[in-house]
Amino acid sequence: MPSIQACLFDLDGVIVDTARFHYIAWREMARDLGFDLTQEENERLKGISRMESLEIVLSIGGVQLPEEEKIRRAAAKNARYLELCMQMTPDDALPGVRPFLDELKQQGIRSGLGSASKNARVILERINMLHYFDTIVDGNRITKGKPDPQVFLMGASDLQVAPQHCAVFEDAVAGIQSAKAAGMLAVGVGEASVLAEADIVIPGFEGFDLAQSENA
Ligand code: B16
Ligand code: MG
Repeated sequence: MPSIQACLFDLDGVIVDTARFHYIAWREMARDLGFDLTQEENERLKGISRMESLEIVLSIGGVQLPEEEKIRRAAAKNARYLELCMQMTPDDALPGVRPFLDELKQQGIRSGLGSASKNARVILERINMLHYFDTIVDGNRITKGKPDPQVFLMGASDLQVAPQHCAVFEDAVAGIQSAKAAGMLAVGVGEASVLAEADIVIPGFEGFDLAQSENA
């Protein structure tokens, strides 16, 4: 039996690049509040929940808002984000992701989604990929965000696979920490210099072979 029996995928930055839409929507909010948000500052929001992201953006601008206004701003940002997401088509899945998920299915390896996003289902529907996942753990289910291991432990439990037989694919530092804390194989998707805590780092899914990397 192969050592990896389930693969858990982050959404934004692994399956599809929605970070660019988060950036546009947060930046518009920041500008409306009188400051700018750089691309580099936006990096800090990857894998972080909506309300925590709002707090980070407000702290960057040195802006304080009453609680009701924060809730209103977060809702307005989300409406704008979803409007931008509606531009996506099935072609927006990141290169190599679909063939990799097909291959897992053929090998009898189960797949799950582990995302901080409350919009995960709607985005997967939009790119026609909801059917690939045997379970979805998203921002509506979790009570503790990454780097807490909860999101991936819930996925493993849904799939009835022990954590040591799970691999996690993540593009964010907080997500890699979450996977490691869950006792899973952490595969970083992106740059090795950023994802130094991962067990392996791949630039993307094109040409990636799970069995080969397990034996490496
Ligand atoms: P939402 P992931 C995360 O998705 C994003 O990386 C992060 O930037 C975002 O703030 C978070 O989802 C919450 O998203 O506002 O849609 O609930 O990388 O965990 O798939
Ligand atoms: Mg991500």
